[in-house]
Amino acid sequence: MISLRLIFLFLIISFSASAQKDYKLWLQYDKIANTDLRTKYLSDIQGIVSLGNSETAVTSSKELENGLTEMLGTKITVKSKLDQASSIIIGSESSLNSEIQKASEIDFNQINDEGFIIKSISIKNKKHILISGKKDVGVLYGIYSFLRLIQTNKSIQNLDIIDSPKTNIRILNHWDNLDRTVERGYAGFSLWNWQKLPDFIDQRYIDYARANASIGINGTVLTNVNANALILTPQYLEKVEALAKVFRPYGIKVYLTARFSAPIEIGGLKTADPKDAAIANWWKAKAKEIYTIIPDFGGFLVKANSEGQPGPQNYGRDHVDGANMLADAVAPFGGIIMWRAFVYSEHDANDRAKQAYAEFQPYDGKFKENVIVQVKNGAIDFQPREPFHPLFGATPKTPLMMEFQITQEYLGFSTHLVYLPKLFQEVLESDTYQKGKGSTVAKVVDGTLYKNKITGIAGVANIGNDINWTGHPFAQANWYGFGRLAWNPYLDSEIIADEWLRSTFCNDENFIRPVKEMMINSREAVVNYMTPLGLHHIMDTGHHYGPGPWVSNLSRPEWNPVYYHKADKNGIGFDRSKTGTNAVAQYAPEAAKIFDNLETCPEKDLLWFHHVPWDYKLKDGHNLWDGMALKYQEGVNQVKAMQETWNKIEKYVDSQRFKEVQMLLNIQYKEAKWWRDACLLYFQQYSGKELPIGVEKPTQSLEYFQSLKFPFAPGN
Ligand code: BDP
Repeated sequence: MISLRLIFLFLIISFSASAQKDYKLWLQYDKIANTDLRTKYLSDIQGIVSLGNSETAVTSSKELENGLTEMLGTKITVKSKLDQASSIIIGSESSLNSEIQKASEIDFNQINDEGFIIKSISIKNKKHILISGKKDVGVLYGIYSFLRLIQTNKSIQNLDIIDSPKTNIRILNHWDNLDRTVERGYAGFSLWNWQKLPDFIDQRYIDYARANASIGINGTVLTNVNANALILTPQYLEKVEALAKVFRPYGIKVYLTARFSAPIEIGGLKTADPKDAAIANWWKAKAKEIYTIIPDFGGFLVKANSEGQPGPQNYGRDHVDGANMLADAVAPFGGIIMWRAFVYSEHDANDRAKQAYAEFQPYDGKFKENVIVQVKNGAIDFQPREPFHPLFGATPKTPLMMEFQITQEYLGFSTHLVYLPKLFQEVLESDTYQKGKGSTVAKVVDGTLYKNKITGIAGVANIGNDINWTGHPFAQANWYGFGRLAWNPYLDSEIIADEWLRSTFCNDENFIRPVKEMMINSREAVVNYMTPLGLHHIMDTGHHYGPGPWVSNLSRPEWNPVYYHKADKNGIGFDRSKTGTNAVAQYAPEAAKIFDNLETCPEKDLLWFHHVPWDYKLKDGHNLWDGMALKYQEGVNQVKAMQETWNKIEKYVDSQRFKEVQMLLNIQYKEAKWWRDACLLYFQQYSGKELPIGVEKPTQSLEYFQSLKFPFAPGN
């Protein structure tokens, strides 16, 4: 009896310990396994000297104290004065005394307000490490960067690290509704417990802020772009304030989505016309009300006249009128407007991929100074692969903000392991040619191409109240990687994966090497088994779960997969070349030329830009049909290889996360085969060709795949 009870207790303890691992994200702070290294660190880190006393400074020193104590396995204490021990000295420029300043010889002009410097210094013949910045928030970022060095077992000798974020706004967009459902959310319900706020502060809010600060995220839009005006009422603003207060010490500002028709819905007015003085005044008063409660409120994110949302066009006005009216309301308080360019209309017969550019490019230079236009990475909608959006680089006088989707709406939800920084990097590295060769998307986004004042990167969050935050343990890497790239859009996704794995799991090379490779390859795998060679938007309708290339019965033509693949007896693909919709002409001439020509168009984008005959010869000699079928098979094989990799690393991972990932990879493998079989059976009707050798025969019929329905698919 007793032993049974003991076993039970042991099970509970070990379960909650590993559940905690899931919860702790990349801030595990595990004790350093290599004892020699730990001893070495301990000789350099005998204490912490914390010079600041702001809320942020106190938060920083607590984080450093906890992190170091856990990793070094010895209590590292915080002191306020330097003594004879080698210490980590932390404090902003103004808190450094003349002795430290002299010893460090730091030139603070090398960093911006959020930047930091980590430097090995010597005072009275004693070695110390100084972590400083112009402001306390920079010191906070420096501390996380220093902790990362230890987490990843790097040397801390002769440090001289100077780093500043390259963008101003590094922000998560939560598509969270007030009833706590999350649009396109696959990790449970919304973190924001509106019913218990403002009085109940969930520990989650604090850990959310820590996680974000640790990767440099400095803003969060709490609410869905398909907005509810109620968030702007006093009852809710008081709750928003409570969150803002939790996030403030971590350098994170709160933003909200503004429903354009709010003056009608909560203001009792008859119109929301941006040119009506009463409306402009209503927004001015609303902004004042918000800033009175939340002085550092960031501003509004707006989805207007897009997918049925209200906007200025309802009153015969345009996006500029709408954005500028709101910009005027928040300008006195230093607020900004992030106005989305995700527009397309069923009444526009134009290729959907052309509509946002057609509408927004002519507005260049017309927006107020505190408006930034938020553009999705591609011209359609967060597909496994899209060429970069033609608006990037095409608006020299209007700052553009990147919008990535971290939540995997079109990439297998939180069930598929897909490492997204690889996708983000591909987009950021793309050359727009708008100011000659080398005019990359990253340079547009960080403002160096056109010297923009406001710059930013937004990511649609993949976070919910699941214990592990993101549904899939590896989806945490997408949140992490997003933050790191928002900080520095030139970082390499492989380095990011390395950091994340070491901070989240362990430093053992036998684990890191294969698992990193698995992550890096996972992005191409999903492209292969879902939408190879430039195919796009062939997911089943509404929920976007699983394949649905046959769907053709929706009222809006551009919501139907057949609109995008255009498969027929002659071939497959969307002709966006000069002879088709001429979408290529929206790019700079050099880029347009590359995409327009079948010979030079990258094969990965082939069917995005061209309708190609089934017999067309691909670069590897296969005809298009065979090449496409082999890509689908390759995707399946890649997932199988991922499973094999994972099954070999069991001894390096706690049993819970091992098992979770194993089960998820099993689902991914099943679904990769589903994608391959359903798509190939469907397209085969048009190609009329046999499957090439090497491609497995489907085990079900096309009718079977078409009959599958998912009325309760999440996030819809
Ligand atoms: C689409 C989503 C939809 C969003 C929309 C948007 O399916 O739920 O509301 O984008 O970004 O991808 O506004």
